Amino acid sequence: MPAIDAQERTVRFKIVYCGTPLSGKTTNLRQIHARLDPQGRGDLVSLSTAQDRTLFFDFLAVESQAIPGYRTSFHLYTVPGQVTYNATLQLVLRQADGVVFVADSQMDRQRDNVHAFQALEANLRLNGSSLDRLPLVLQYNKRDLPNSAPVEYLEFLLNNRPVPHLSFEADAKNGRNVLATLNAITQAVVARFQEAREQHREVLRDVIAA
Ligand SMILES: Nc1nc2c(ncn2[C@@H]2O[C@H](COP(=O)(O)OP(=O)(O)OP(=O)(O)O)[C@@H](O)[C@H]2O)c(=O)[nH]1
Ligand SMILES: [Mg+2]
Repeated sequence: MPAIDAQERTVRFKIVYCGTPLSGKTTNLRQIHARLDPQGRGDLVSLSTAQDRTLFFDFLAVESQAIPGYRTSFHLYTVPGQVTYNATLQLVLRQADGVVFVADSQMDRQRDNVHAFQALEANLRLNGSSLDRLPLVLQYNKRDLPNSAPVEYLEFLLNNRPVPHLSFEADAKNGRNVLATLNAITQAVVARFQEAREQHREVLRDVIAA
């Protein structure tokens, strides 16, 4: 559930970018930061090692007019892909409203993508959540590289389910489809929130009518 402040009329959603090491999660946030009007976003906060690897997480807040009458902000986090930081993944995933899974399209990274996806599902389970309840958007990144696996293969490996998740081909380094991915996940989390609100209203109506 997002954080709601009825007095201040603000709603805040948490979106987590995860995926295999070096798939391009931090690059996504850098591109979003570079492409949005500074008035509608905060500073990009990154905690990296000297080799530019994400140590704990990156953070960027962006705002939009998604819910009439409320200031809506989306807090974007990345988690480092390295498995040694699994505890971090679990911590950052806590209370997430939506997830972007950034996959590395290179053929030799497919096993790592699958492991990272399994780690995501396992960590969500530990948090009492699951991808049946949480909106997820897949991003097949690094499509510019010549050793990219066919998109159909990525779909087969990562998105083979009765109701597939939305997916985007991207080249985050050049910004391609970075904002399309962001739009898709923010729309999905807002839609999920509106559904829950409607269900709440129906329950309240039933209680009052009883
Ligand atoms: N060719 C190409 N390189 C990319 C693309 N996206 C990211 N990269 C490069 O891949 C490397 C890793 O990118 P990061 O954004 O740091 O990856 P990350 O997923 O945040 O990595 P960790 O936090 O260490 O898990 C960098 O050298 C990026 O410039 C892309 O679409 N195409
Ligand atoms: Mg990173």
